[in-house]
Amino acid sequence: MASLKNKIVFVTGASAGIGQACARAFAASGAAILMCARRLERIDMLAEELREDLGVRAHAFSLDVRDREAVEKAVEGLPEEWRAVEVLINNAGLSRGLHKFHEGLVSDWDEMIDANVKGLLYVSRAVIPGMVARGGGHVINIGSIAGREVYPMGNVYCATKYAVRALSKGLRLDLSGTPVRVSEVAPGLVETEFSLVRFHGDAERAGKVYQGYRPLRPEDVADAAVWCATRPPHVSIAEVVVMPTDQASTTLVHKRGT
Ligand code: NDP
Ligand code: 8X3
Repeated sequence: MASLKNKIVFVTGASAGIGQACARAFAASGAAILMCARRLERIDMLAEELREDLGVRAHAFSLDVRDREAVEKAVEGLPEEWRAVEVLINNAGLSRGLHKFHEGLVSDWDEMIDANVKGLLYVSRAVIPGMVARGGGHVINIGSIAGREVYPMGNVYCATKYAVRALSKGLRLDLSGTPVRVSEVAPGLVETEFSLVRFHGDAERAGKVYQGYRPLRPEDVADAAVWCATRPPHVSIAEVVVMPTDQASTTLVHKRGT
């Protein structure tokens, strides 16, 4: 098992859900955690928690991954001791709305494409050249089963996750001959703030998504990401699909008593 001790792990979207769980799980393996999100207060608190409880280095900064210039400036302006990113976890992302294609909100589409696809591209473009130059690194993209199977009214969200899968494959091809590894971790239903965001803050509707069965916890996904990152250097985990036992496909979830 490869050690993560003192390795710099950069997690995008660490203020909630899977990103927050990744920050905690990688820190528990001794990694130094570099993290961003728009809600700085949350990640500042998380950084403090990781430093105090786990004794690791942690650095948080505010970033909207949709802002190309801000991404470039933030990565270029990282303090010297945070520049050698070993593992990049492209996690920041969201869904907005669940509408028929022809009734969808264009503003929702823009937000998803800008964060899930363009944001991932901007961060990757800024960070990966350093990995290649240093001769090592690992990119872990958080995809989804929605990137393998389209579900009704998932249209644009699913398209962004299909894009994450294609970009993960494309990146692996283009990094061939370098020691930099690329993994895609593709979860099924995970109980996070995801549905609250999708339904624009409607907590009752969001809660129903996770009722009547046992969804994944964000920690289950973080566990898969840590597993990918701790394989020996000659082992590249291309894709991991993680589903709740109660979920067989994007549309088949075994619910009890609902
Ligand atoms: P959460 O809503 O709990 O967390 C999303 C995170 O992404 C937050 O930290 C949020 O931070 C950040 N984020 C969103 N937009 C931006 C942005 N423009 N710039 C920077 N950070 C941003 O959802 P999840 O943890 O569930 O989602 C994380 C990833 O996992 C997403 O890519 C999602 O598509 C994927 N996923 C989720 C599944 C699920 O069922 N929950 C299943 C499969 C994949 P902030 O708002 O502070 O900027
Ligand atoms: C999130 C999982 O099925 O809600 O990517 O789209 S799903």
